[in-house]
Amino acid sequence: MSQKNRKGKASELYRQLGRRSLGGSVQMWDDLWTGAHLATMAAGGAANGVPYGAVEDGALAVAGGRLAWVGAAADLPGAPETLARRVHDAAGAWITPGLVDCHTHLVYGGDRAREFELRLTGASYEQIARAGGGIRYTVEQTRKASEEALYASALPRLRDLLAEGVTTVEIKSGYGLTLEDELKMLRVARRLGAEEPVTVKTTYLGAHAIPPEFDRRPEEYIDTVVAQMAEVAASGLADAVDGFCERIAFYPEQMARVFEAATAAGLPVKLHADQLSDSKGASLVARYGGLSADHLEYSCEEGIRAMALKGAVAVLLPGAFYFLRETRLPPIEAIRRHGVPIAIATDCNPGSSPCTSILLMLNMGCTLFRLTPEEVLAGVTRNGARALGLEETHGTLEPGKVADFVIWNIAYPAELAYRIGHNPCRLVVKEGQVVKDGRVVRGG
Ligand code: DI6
Ligand code: FE
Repeated sequence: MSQKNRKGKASELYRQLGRRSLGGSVQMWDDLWTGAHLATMAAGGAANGVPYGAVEDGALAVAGGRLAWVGAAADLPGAPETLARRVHDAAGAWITPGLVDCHTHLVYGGDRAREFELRLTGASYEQIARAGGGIRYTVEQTRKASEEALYASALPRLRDLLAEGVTTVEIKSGYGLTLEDELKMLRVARRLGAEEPVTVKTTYLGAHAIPPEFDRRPEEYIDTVVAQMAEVAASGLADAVDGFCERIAFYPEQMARVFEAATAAGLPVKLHADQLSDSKGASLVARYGGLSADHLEYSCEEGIRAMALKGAVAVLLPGAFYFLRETRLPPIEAIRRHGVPIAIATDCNPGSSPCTSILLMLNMGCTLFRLTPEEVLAGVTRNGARALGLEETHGTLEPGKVADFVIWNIAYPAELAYRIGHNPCRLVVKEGQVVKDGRVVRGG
């Protein structure tokens, strides 16, 4: 943001909020954070030559759980105490938007440590899946688990993410594979969102794997998924629909049937696309106007071009790439050249990415995929929000957006991607409220 734009923006907002409270006893804002540098991650920041959309010596105000003012402290329309009921000094820290983990399978039963051992003695992920292990093993464990047990096992994983500044997370079903067990998983995901200081977006992943009772009858299983779509939508438990389009899961024609049903039920779609082979998943997502295509290691340029035309987000998952010791890189240059927004996520799941560190994903996005620290930070803020259809309300520090932000003990934003195994998160603010050790400690 140029100095001029910043001033323009500030005074415009100031007008909107009205002068009336100034000088009186009623302050117009609940909280004002000063003494901070802001990585606003607002679109156009980098384009205008300001990396990270940064505002040094900035200030940020919260009113009613929303960001009410964002700008240079020097442009504040008055003395801080006259403007807000509470004034906080961030003492030179950096503030970013709350982080968004836009692709996780956080809710599941059991773990797959044995499979990890097997893979290290030579079996491949595909071989294990074809032999009935892999996802099917987790399905067995998840079906057996009570809702309470699933909640109890997912909670510490979620808290790991929250401790690193995640304020929005997507959680998929996909290990139940019966209507009842899928809804059980989605209810657990919703409950996590209701009880923890985090926004949860849920995704129905019925087309994740062929369940054992449909062995060698994938079409019939897809018939079931399609037939159940209306009920899933009516339950209100799913915000989107996902699938695994891969030679060890479902063909594009089968996924297209699921997407037709989802679209008819009013649910947006996304896809595990081209992770192990070029299954034309990227093009399929584009054809259905999907939110995102995820993984993309084997996507061809045509698929990327189609995504660009439809505004789909490329969700890159360096944890799965690393853990499966994949060597084929996603087509990063094509993704950049076509201007497809890049998001980064943990893909937290027991089989291919048992990872609950979003900061590690930032590092791996840079080291493994050669993304820049700014690209990966945009990937877990602005573009992560977009991948969940939340771009109007989340993902950047801009007036009007939900007041989700993180205060970091860092001297420069690139540090978030640079360090390995270090968490510089000082404080999280969720919807204007300060969160400490996973709990809201003060109302905004
Ligand atoms: N791709 C993934 O990365 C996860 N699901 C999928 O379709 C892995 C799921 C698992 O192995 O349990
Ligand atoms: Fe996944």
